Amino acid sequence: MFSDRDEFKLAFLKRLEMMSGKGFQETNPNDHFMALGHMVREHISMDWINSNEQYRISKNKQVYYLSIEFLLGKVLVQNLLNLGIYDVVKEGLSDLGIPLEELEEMEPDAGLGNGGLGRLAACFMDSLASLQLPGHGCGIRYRHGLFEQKIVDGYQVELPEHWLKNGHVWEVRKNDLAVEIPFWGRVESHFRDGRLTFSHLDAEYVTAIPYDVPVAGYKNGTVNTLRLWSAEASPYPAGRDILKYKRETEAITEFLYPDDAHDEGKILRLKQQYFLVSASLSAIIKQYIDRKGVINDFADHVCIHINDTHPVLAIPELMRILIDRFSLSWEEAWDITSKTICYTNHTTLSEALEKWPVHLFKPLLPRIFMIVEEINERFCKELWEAYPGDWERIERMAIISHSQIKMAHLAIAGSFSVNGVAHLHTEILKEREMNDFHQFYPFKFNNKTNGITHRRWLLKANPELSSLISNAIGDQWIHHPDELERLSGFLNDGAFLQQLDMIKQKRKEQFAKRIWEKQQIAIDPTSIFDVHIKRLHAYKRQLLNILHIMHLYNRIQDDRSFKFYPRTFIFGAKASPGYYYAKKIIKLIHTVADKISRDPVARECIQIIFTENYRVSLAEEIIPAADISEQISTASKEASGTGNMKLMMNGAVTVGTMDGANVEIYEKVGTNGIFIFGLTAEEVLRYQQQGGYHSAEYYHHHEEIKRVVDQLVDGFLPDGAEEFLPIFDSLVDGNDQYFVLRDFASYAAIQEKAGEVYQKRDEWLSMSLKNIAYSGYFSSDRTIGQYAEEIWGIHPVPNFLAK
Ligand code: GPQ
Repeated sequence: MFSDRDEFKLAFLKRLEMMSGKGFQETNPNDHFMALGHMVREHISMDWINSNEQYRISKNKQVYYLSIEFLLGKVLVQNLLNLGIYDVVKEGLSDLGIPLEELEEMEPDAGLGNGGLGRLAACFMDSLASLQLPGHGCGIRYRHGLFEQKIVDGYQVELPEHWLKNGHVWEVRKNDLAVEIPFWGRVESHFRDGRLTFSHLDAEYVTAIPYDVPVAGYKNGTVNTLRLWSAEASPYPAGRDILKYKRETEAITEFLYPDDAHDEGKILRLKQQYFLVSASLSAIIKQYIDRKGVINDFADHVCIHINDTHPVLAIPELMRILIDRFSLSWEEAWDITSKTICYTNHTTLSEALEKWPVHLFKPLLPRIFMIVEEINERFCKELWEAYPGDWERIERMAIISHSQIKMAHLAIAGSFSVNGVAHLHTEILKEREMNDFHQFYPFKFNNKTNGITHRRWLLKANPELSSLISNAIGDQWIHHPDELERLSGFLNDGAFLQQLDMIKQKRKEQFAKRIWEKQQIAIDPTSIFDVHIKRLHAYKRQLLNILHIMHLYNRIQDDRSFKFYPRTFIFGAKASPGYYYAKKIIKLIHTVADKISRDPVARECIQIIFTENYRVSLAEEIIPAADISEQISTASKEASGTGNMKLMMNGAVTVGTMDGANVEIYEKVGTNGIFIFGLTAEEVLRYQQQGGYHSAEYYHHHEEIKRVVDQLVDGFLPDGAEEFLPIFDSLVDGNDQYFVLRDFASYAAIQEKAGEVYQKRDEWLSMSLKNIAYSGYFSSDRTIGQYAEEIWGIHPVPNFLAK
């Protein structure tokens, strides 16, 4: 422990020598990182123990957030800030000639997630602890997180990621809390003491080992737990080829599935899901029994939140435990289960809605299958009573139909709350995608608009802007992000806007320097930084952006004196390895970038940068440097988006459709704070009901559109006619499912307008500041406050023993 800079230095040097076995002069940045990491974790441990003790003795309800993904990124600096030791450590290290940034570089990103859904879970962990709420995460400790992306000749190549290669300084392995998870085997029923009982025989067991990661709240002494489970071979595998068994067992937590908003349908994925759920529930029940001793009022003291349907087996698993272990009746068990579980839906895309074929599910999880069947039967009976004779409706709503288990249906039937992640998304769920369920259970549906932690995405990622804000309005915004609204008093303050401009400029220069170092490309830091960073997906329409860039290029070709304010288009995106179309778009971005960089006139106005291996830590560098935030999904398709919020909070202005949380950003900043274009969700959905629009008509009737689309295949691009044929086909013959051509003209017009406003400096800066000022609403503290009050019914439990 240390309380000042000198104590820190002494402790650090001692720890460094002990851990590295080297004299100070021989140590390297990784040694420094490891030593500091361990010191910080130790620093957390007293508060961690005390927080746990506080939770153990308190009568308060606890929430467990089950998620197949937690996209944490790096945590060192966030921990230093939250613990209030950032300055002491930074200055102490600096005295020793060690820049803190150099250590931060050493920390691997914990990439245990694909994108929005996993990052949301990480933001929620930070907010729970910072609000002193008794909420813990349960996830999987994948040995390899999301793949590392390399770009070779414009193509994405995936390499395995090795975040654990030097060990994980933040985790604590808890051997004594290991649990056994059964797979396969068969179920026998017996009539015992007047009731039917079930035993799962001949199962293969897998050991689940918990690794606990502390989650420190912001300067409040609260430390919650993120428990990540790892699969290991059981000590006593009966009659098995031991090596094969070991390999198969460890495979369960070997890799994160790299699919974002897409259902893979692989049996290993189902194993991961049951593994997470079964291990987590064992631990939750154990903690509860230690605390309370009786099972009957479980639902009053525990809430289990399932992040999308991936952990939905928590429903039948809890039923199994209550019936098979605690001997409750079906009705008693159902009453507890359906009052304990709550569910968030993150998409309406049909390809992302999970379905499991019975023939895969039943042999792997025989007892769980029996329970799902029983839930389905009882549910269908209820439906029959409510809608006698309406077979069509009952078939649509059934949990098992056509030999498939529909996980979203199970989630809605077995939980007390179903929420969407932005107003528009929740309305679409209620009125369309889940309308049958909304009619049947109107009281279950509610909205919780997503949020992001302002402590990472502003305080940590943008210290310069944070200081400017604190100097202007004090630092209360850190505790109460709504206070950022007080910045609206500076919207017309020229001197303040000037400072804002300087900070943005500085971050743009820093980013330009980084791009030079990593990619040997010189970008112009005075150009507009137009940023499109998110997973690559057809519905997110990176294609619209790149086609528009081709159109700008054409305008320059037609008129060599055509001038517009220079722009650097910055992309960052990983495509799922099996997503052929998405990979074609990555190649297209590179091909166009290359073409433009060879044209001496065009390259003065347009530069395209594709940042390799986009991830949380890179986002922290790009976002503070962004001028324009591209949020251009086809309306109705992006459930919420959270990158939109991070960019807004850093003063980027959104160019976007009326989709997801963009709608709420628009409501906050008004017409003058955002550039809106394109079809509305209602228009898109209406078209879709009619079977789409006629994209070929658009293509033939709009000369400029036809020109860029033809350029995909007419030899204009150096990669030949074949390479981009699938994209061409999707737009013209495939009827342009995502309305790229339909929104093209409107997008081009709004982009032109954004470029014009950018040049009216005060107007632009005021717009930028307005975005920062109204971003407080999008803090995950607001979101988590609403979950706590309106769904979970939990209250803060301050750590009175905090040091
Ligand atoms: N989202 Cl279903 C994911 O990141 N992965 C998924 O598998 C699914 C959804 C996203 C969604 O696309 C975004 O609009 C949301 O902002 C985000 O979840 C968090 O809710």
